[in-house]
Amino acid sequence: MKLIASLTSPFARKIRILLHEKQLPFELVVDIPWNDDTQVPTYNPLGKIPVLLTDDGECIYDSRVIAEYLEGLPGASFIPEDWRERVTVRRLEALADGIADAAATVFLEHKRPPAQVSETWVARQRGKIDQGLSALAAALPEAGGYLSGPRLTLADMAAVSTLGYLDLRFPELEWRDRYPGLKAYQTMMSCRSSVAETMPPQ
Ligand SMILES: N[C@@H](CCC(=O)N[C@@H](CS)C(=O)NCC(=O)O)C(=O)O
Repeated sequence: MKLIASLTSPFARKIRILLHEKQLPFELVVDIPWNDDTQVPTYNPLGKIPVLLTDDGECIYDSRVIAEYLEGLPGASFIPEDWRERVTVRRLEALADGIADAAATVFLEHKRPPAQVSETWVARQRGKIDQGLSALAAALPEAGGYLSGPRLTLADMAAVSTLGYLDLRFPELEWRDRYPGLKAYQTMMSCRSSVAETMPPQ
């Protein structure tokens, strides 16, 4: 099994954490979809990472579908079987992914020539980041612990990847000051080797 990914993508990191937690061996193929020599469109017509190449030759994208596929492979389970619990986990995953999407949009917008940057668009995306972080913080149990119940789930993998991406791209956000619960949560999650070993390069 091969995972095509960049080392900074929060969506790819979520999958790398999941592969690590499930103890599934895989080869990491680093490919930056913005580079001229990228091979990503050969595997995903949308040109986005992550892409999983299975041993039987299937190309699977996007990260939520890859997670679904991996859940079906042997190893521990990180998506609850119970329908209601599963919906909660997947909603929290969507929330964390949505924050990362908005953050990536702001990051890319600022790569445009300054005169072309739409501050209205940036403000809209920043609003999603702020509202999203507030909702994520509110979802944390008061006593601390994982996002959804007593066990680590895919929602935690998405959340910790998104928080890491904010630290990488927007250190000035200082979300820890506003959300001490999220700060404690990220510290707790960072003790896991799956999280520590997938930190994006600075
Ligand atoms: N919904 C997708 C999002 C993937 C995504 O946006 N990946 C970014 C990297 S963080 C990408 O490949 N962007 C390249 C592009 O948009 O052309 C997923 O969860 O896999």
